[in-house]
Amino acid sequence: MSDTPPAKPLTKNEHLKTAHPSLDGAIRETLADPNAVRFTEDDEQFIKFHGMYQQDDRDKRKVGKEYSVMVRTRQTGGITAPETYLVYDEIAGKYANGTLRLTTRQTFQFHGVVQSKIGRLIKAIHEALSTTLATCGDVNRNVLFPSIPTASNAQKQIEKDAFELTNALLPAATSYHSIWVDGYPINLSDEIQTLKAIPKDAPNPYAPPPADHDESGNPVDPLYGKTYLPRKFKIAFALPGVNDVDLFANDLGFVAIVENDEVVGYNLTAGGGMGTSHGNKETYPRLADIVCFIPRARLIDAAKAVITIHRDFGDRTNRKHARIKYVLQEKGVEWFRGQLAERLGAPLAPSRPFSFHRQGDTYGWGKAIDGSWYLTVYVPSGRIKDEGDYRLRTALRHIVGKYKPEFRCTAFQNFILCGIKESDKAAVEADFLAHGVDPLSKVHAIRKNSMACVSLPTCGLALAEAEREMPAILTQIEGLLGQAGIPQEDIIIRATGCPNGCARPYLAEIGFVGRAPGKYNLMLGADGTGTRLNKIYKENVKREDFAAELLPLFTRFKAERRDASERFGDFATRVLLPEAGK
Ligand code: SRM
Ligand code: SF4
Repeated sequence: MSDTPPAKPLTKNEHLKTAHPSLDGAIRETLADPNAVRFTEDDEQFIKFHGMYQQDDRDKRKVGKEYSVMVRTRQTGGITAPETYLVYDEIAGKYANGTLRLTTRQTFQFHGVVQSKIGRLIKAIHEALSTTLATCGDVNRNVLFPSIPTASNAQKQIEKDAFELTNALLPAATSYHSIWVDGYPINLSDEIQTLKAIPKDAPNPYAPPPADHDESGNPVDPLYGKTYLPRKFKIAFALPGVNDVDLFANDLGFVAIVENDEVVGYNLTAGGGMGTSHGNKETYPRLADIVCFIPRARLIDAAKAVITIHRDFGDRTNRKHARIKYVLQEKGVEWFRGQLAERLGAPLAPSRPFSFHRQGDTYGWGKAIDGSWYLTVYVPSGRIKDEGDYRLRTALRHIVGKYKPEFRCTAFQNFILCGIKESDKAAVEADFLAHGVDPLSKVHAIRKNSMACVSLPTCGLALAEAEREMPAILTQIEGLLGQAGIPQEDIIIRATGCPNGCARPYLAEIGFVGRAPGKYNLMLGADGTGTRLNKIYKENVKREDFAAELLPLFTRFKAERRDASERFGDFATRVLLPEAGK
């Protein structure tokens, strides 16, 4: 008998991708069926590559499943032309649930899109010169880069590199265009008024490379191959100083090394990721390793090389263990360097020194080098909506329509309006105020530094509330900080409805990670720069016990912190976590 353990079977997704390499499944048939209310179970996997997830409103499950999809756009670096934003606003009202959701990866999500509206919504996004191609699925997702428009030469170079990389990594062999673009010949310009402002002959900037073909004439992706990646893949660019992309949470990162306002190359980081599953020790959040320095000219080659390492070594037998972070962790960074050098055909140069001194967004007005102004505005959990006196959606429609600022989504669920004239600043502020929105984000620091994932009612994986509960959690914590005598303390707080980590809760000084309805793991101890993970302080804390758990910690922090500069996360790592482990 052989000692070799039997090979583990491939996951169902791998068989699906093999059977339908152009990722179309029965999508066309479902779209053509006027009675269909949802995609088939198999197609739920394919539609991800087209930028959407099948969902149902979980608040209504007792009555019955009300199906819709969530659609996610691609916005490299969060950059969105004002004309595009206005189309998004209009389609959010006409085809989705009337809100736009800014995500933790600088994109927009539309929720509640029912079957009959999906084609129109995706076509409108394409005509608005964006795309939903590969914003989900086992491919490279939206590429992040620092959203502050200083307009330095180096920053422009990073922007150019990120857009070129985005296109180089778009999957070529999918059925996306044949289903949603060429295959959807409906004219939307009478239905969506804002499309009239989009030049008819302007090329869509998201252009996938051409596909290869196998001996039978079937399309094969030149980079991803026939079965794409074992799992999703995420890339971020950063500039040293402010870590405004949570670089180390990404599968692949590029830190720009700038000399005399020129990007000379990038430090390459690899193997970051947040997702884990409760009780499954094979899965864990992990920070990326700093691997090497890559000259600017080899950026795309290096990214492709890393992607092929994931393609070739990622675990295709277990989707929970399939990210490249597990390859890095299990085979080691030296092995990874060897693979990368071999695939690049050149020895690797050592990484250059760099550091981050903080994370997150910088709110309020800033002046770009070209003399124009930009305004960063806090959006609670990224939800652009009109609710009561708070009419952010209407305010933005008005302001973007009138002043035509470039709209940038940040990686912390906020936005920046760029290119505003000095003479318009006061009027822009007044417009926001007239719609119940504070343009200068004069809220408590914990709010500005908070994030919560979407969670209920749309997320099918949610175990507990996040976005909907976060305002109450923050109000409560503001009160507790006051009681502890540190009313203005700035603490990074993030919440997710499950351990998948969509709001990167493992990089928060206080993270709440949903376990069950009304129950969360309390995570403590990340730092203020996005370079240290937190740890579980206590499991299964009931929502009603948050105050009882946190007040004593804040009181001790006030009494025992080293000095006023010690952050809560550092204190928790130094004092609270070692005690929790005893
Ligand atoms: Fe996420 C799955 C929402 C950023 C890790 N994520 C989901 C789904 C699609 C649920 C599903 O699979 O059915 C959620 C849709 C909820 C809804 O109703 O909208 C969802 N993820 C989000 C967003 C919208 C959170 C937000 O509140 O902003 C973010 C959209 C990003 C984008 O624009 O592309 C979002 N997700 C992230 C991040 C943060 C990041 O990328 O910087 C992570 C952690 C980083 C990472 O990938 O490791 C993240 N999402 C996951 C995972 C865990 C993956 C893993 O390795 O285990 C899942 C579950 C899965 O893929 O099976 C998931
Ligand atoms: Fe859904 Fe979990 Fe992601 Fe929150 S962290 S959006 S609950 S998958």
